[in-house]
Amino acid sequence: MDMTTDTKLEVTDGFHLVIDALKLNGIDMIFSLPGIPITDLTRMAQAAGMRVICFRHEQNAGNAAAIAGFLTQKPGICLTVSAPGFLNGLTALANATTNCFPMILISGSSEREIVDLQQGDYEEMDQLAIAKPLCKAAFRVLHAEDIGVGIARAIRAAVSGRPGGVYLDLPAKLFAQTLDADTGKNSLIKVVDPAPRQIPAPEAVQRAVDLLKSAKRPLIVLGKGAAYAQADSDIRSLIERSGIPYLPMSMAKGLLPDTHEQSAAAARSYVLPEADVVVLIGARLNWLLSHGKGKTWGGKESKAWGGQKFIQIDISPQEPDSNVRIDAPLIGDIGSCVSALLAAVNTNWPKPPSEWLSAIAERKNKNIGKMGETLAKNPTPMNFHSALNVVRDIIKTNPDAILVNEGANALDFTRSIVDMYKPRKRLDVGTWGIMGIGMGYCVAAALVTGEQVIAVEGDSAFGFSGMEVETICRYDLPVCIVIFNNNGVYKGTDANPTGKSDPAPTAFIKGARYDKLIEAFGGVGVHAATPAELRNAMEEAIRSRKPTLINAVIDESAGTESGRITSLNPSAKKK
Ligand code: ADP
Ligand code: TPW
Repeated sequence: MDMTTDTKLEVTDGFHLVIDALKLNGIDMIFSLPGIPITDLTRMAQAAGMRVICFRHEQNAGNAAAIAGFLTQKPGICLTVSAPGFLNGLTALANATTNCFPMILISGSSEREIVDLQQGDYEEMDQLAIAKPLCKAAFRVLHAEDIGVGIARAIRAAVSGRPGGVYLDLPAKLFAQTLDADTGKNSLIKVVDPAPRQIPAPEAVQRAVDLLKSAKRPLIVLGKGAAYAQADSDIRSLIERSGIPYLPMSMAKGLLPDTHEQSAAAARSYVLPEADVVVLIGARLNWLLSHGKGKTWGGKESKAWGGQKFIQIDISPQEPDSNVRIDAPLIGDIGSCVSALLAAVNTNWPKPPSEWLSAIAERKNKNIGKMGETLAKNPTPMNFHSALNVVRDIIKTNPDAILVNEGANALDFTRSIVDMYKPRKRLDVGTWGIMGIGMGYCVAAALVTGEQVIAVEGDSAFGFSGMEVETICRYDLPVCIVIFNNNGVYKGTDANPTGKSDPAPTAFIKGARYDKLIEAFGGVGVHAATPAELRNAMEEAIRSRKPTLINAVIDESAGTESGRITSLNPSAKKK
């Protein structure tokens, strides 16, 4: 029976209105974990033809929703139970907001009268108040006739302007409230133009064009906002027609193929301090870009500004000047801003001086040559480089595959070694460098794109969401998880200085067999101690599209504390 169109009853209720409102807005997938008061909502949503993907922990469902939002520009929906389920989902909501991914966390909640008097209800918590500071907007719906407005407001808040996380509180009592079917239907809203284009002002475009024209050593930095915006061909045209070298941030890799001759990624430490005009496209000058100042940018000391001028393309009018002066803010959606620039960058655009381009090419070729030598080595046990040499080849022959990546060394080395060839194919720890996104991102990426997913996971990173291998097997998803197993957080070599039996804080069980874990759920587990074994296993996983977990044994002394951000660890004054 189609529960959404039961005309005989001529009444509808809160459950059905929530489902109808989501479907009306083209939302056909929910990431969830059932329980009171939302179990029936998950059942009815499935009965109404939605895909209801259920996880083993809400944080992973939330991460799945967030990355579905990034990949599709539609808000990903995470549905949880009250208090503890809500709190488990909240980390993902906050992370989505930090990363500018659109998602909606919908949580059931307990009885308002009891919560507000703090009388101790089942899973009592003032969820709306707790969510508010951690997301872009938070709403509660108390009456069934307001469900349409509630969902419409949540969708607009998530995807318009700078995208982000939205919380929607649905008290248990709402679901059973009834309305006559016609009134219910008329109360729903199909959101018109949820993420309206925002056209940049002509004078702002002119200011940016004039500054760019004056540049002797221009550089474009592409951030994940540029990947999100899906303005791929205009961004590529802007770069190719202007001839300006570019640097992709981690999740912007592949917007143009990493092998593109204008990519300055392999000369990053040369171009950042040397550039005179930098165009930021959907990238914030946060810690990942050293706040736009200090030695990285040619400043004399850690807080000193370099000499560059910045053009910043961003949808948020508050983003410019957050760290250093932005000389030409270009506020609008990336598609509109880039096409406005493109109109100016026509055939008589002056190409950047050849001294600049050849100086970059020289550094780049030297570094690529050095990397080639390192990758060609074949040490026993494997190190990050020899294992990633395999992953690099696999992605090259499977450029449509989506690469999910988390860890410290496992993250940094993968980012720099594995070339990406297409937009939105690399999904990682993002702005926070958060561990635990791995399996949630894998599930959503496989479901919303239908493509093969490859996850490169540090052994510690994997542990945060590892139980979702059951989910991957349950939905039979084409996910190949490669665990870089070096026996610990960062390295596996630390010892307890007291000599007592407790392991060191960063040490795990040595020689753990993560491959056995997936076998418990009917997936394929492989133990790979050599690059050849790793290659065979990955090729077979892609050929079969079966859920696969490869335990890749990595030298436990390889890598560094925190990967490339060792210097962010505070050091004790008292030794
Ligand atoms: P990265 O980590 O890759 O450097 P950030 O997450 O720091 O990227 O920056 C992304 C930026 O992109 C944010 O400032 C956000 O406001 C902006 N942004 C996201 N979507 C759009 C869009 N469609 N148009 C313009 N700017 C956008
Ligand atoms: C939610 C701190 C950063 S990286 C990392 C931790 C615990 C794991 C590094 O070990 P791994 O990788 O994955 O084995 P590798 O290649 O270096 O051996 N909790 C959260 N987020 C973060 N970032 C941490 C802790 C951390």
